[in-house]
Amino acid sequence: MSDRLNEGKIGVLVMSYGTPQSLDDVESYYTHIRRGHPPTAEQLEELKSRYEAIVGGVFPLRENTDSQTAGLQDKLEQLAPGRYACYQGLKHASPYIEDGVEKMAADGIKEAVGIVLAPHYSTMSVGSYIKRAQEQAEKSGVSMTFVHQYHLHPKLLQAITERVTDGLKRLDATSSGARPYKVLFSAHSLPEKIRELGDPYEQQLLETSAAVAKAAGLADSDWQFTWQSAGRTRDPWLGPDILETMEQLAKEGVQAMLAAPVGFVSDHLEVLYDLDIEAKAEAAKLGVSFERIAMLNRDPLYMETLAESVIEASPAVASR
Ligand code: FEC
Repeated sequence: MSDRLNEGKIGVLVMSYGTPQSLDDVESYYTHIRRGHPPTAEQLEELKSRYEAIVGGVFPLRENTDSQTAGLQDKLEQLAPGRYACYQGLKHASPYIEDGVEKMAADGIKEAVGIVLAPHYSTMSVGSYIKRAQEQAEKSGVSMTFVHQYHLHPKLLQAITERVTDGLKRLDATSSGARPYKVLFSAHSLPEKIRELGDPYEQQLLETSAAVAKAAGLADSDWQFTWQSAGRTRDPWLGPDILETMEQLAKEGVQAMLAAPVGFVSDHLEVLYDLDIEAKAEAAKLGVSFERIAMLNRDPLYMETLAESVIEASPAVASR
């Protein structure tokens, strides 16, 4: 029996992708991502080997999601003392999105806001988190509103711009100022069919990239957007992939590249493996310099972006 400890507060469902608890857990995690279809032995080994390669099989996304949720709670407490209570809801790991909503209801929460730790909206990403939360909220008797995107929030743009500026300094140092260089903004690819559905994902990613490029003072010829981490399915995925882009740019004479994965907010597999191991190895093969911007993780400006977006979408504010 719950003690309804958060009665009267607005719940905040902080949603993130989720990661396995341990290497033994990778199979059930992968099966969940594949909507209940277990991976083949070969697919499983391949994924485990990627987790093993990122600092010996640790799962940094777990710690980062915990830290971001705690950081958001602290920021909300500063801005609106006693008003909000944060809960986690993960897409592919426990506590699942549905568990987070049930916990809020058990704690006496009647109204809640959902926000995803990913700034850009796609029906296949943020939209699917929201759908699951909304379905459970209806069953649990919680009234929910949602933040759909925050890809142009000025504090988010400022935090990413600072990282690009810092990354370019590092790139200059490691490449001895080699020119021409290119900033490669990137995000998780999705199946090409999202284009036919009029999905805003691609447009929003371009908007974030262009705004950061402008704020960082980049010339148009010094940056471009490219995709990464496409799934291993038969469907065509949005491209070109960052590895192809790097190869093409090297052919054109680009000497130094800075990866800026603006579609992600944490250190996790798709950054620590796909960029820090795979793309870095490609750069070495091509003979070009390569650096990556630091991820946001618990950056204070990112915490403010989340807190302000939650307050803006809160029931009392949203219905004004
Ligand atoms: O560190 C970790 O343990 C987890 C890293 C991780 C993040 C992440 C974010 C996104 N994904 C998105 C879309 C898809 C689609 C599929 C898909 C598959 C995988 C697999 C792994 C994986 N994703 Fe992921 N994703 C992360 C990890 N993702 C592992 C399975 C093996 C593989 O394909 O590499 C294809 C399956 C499907 O049809 O559902 C699509 C998108 C994001 C960014 C937004 C978000 O965070 O939700 C979009 C982090």
